[in-house]
Amino acid sequence: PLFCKQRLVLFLILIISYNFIIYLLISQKSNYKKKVNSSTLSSHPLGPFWNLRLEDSALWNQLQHTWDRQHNPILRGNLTGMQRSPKGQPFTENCMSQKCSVPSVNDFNSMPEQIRAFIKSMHCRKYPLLINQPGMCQRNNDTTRVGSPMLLIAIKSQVGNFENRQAIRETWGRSGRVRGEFNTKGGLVRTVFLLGRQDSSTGPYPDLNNLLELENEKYGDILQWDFRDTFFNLTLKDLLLWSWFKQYCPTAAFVFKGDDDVFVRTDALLSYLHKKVEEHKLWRIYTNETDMNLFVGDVISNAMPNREPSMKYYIPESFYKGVYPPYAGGGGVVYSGSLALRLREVSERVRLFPIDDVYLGMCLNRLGLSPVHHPGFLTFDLPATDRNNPCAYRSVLLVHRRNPKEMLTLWKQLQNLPAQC
Ligand SMILES: *[C@@H]1O[C@H](CO)[C@@H](O)[C@H](O)[C@H]1NC(C)=O
Ligand SMILES: *[C@@H]1O[C@H](CO)[C@@H](O)[C@H](O)[C@H]1NC(C)=O
Ligand SMILES: *[C@@H]1O[C@H](CO)[C@@H](O)[C@H](O)[C@H]1NC(C)=O
Ligand SMILES: *[C@@H]1O[C@H](CO)[C@@H](O)[C@H](O)[C@H]1NC(C)=O
Ligand SMILES: CC(=O)N[C@H]1CO[C@H](CO)[C@@H](O)[C@@H]1O
Repeated sequence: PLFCKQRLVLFLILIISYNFIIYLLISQKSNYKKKVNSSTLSSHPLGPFWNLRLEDSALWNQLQHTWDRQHNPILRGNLTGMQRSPKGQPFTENCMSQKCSVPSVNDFNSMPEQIRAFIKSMHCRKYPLLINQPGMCQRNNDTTRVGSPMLLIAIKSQVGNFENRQAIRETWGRSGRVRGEFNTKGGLVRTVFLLGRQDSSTGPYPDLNNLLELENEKYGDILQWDFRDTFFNLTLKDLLLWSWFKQYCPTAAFVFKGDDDVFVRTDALLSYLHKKVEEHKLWRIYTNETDMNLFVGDVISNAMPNREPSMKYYIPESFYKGVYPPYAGGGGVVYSGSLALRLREVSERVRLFPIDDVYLGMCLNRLGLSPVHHPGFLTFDLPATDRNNPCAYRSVLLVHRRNPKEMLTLWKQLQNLPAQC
């Protein structure tokens, strides 16, 4: 009978622990649901983007697979932090001083020039700054109060686009205190322009370096790195911006990153961001989450790589296989400063991809996040009949594309928006 009793106790213990496990599973699940419902935290995409199976006929997939294995906590046995590869793998090496191995790929010679150039340099991520603004986020010669920026506006530009930059400075990208929509609470805005190097290797260009220097003396808002400013090198601007952000501007609450041919209603954007901050504060009471994971734009889901060799966005199958993760395309995105820091970290585990929007989607995906769609980001512009009607811009945050003259006109028109609409 004693033996029998012991068995009974054992049996009971088993039942109890079984129930406990079930309870754990369920509570985990409902936790997850709560997160999905938060408007600042987006749900994880349904389709698998990180393919665990190796696509060994595509170069990017192959290279990523190696990194995934190196960082796999089960294979490597540690979850803490972002470790460097034990073998000193060139994660972020500076290729200006070291020679990089160029990965081999079968049909390399039949690929278009730009993808070949990309493959040759895709190990390089660190390029020296030629023009820096170390004090950008500490400056407070404003008459108003001191503080870190509410919004850092970072605009991808090219050396020759003086007119675009000036139009942005004079309109929606003005640095300083900016009011919110309809004179509501605004915030401190800082604007920087992200440039690479334009020289004979990018095509025949007149030497504009002296002009650029003068421009920078006058406005002090240029960041220039020492790499060729080409379409497939645009991803570098995101990576280098994140590093710069970490070093010089880590307390900025939000980052807007966009092109120099978009128009942003900065006041409306600030109001929108204030709303998000309030929501996050409420959310924090329940979750104790301090970091705000906001990433907003015009979201494209289930996009496939372009396989048409004559197109600007062409990606050969021997380079990348699979669908793209959800990403925010076209013109500009906004994300929180804390997310910028996390993106910088996770990017060390994601191989460079030639299309910058897609690369951001890949990094977000790696963090278990997806971009949030906002209908105010108009990649494809308003209907032609509405473009000259200021009231049509009421719910717009960003519109693509506007040349410098159009920016100035639109800016003027939108000044007295509330009275008219
Ligand atoms: C994981 O790494 C941390 C710091 O790098 C170390 O202290 C810890 O012991 C490691 N844990 C395991 C299980 O290896
Ligand atoms: C801020 O003001 C100080 C003196 O008041 C001046 O030396 C400095 O150059 C100014 N900085 C900027 C960025 O204008
Ligand atoms: C990117 O810049 C680097 C450094 O200037 C250059 O070697 C490489 O060819 C560029 N890549 C593309 C795709 O233009
Ligand atoms: C909330 O977060 C703080 C700081 O991260 C931590 O010390 C504290 O234990 C957390 N409280 C709860 C209830 O999770
Ligand atoms: C913050 C948020 O988006 N909350 C939503 C959660 O889901 C319920 C019902 O699906 C909505 O009513 C809330 O607005």
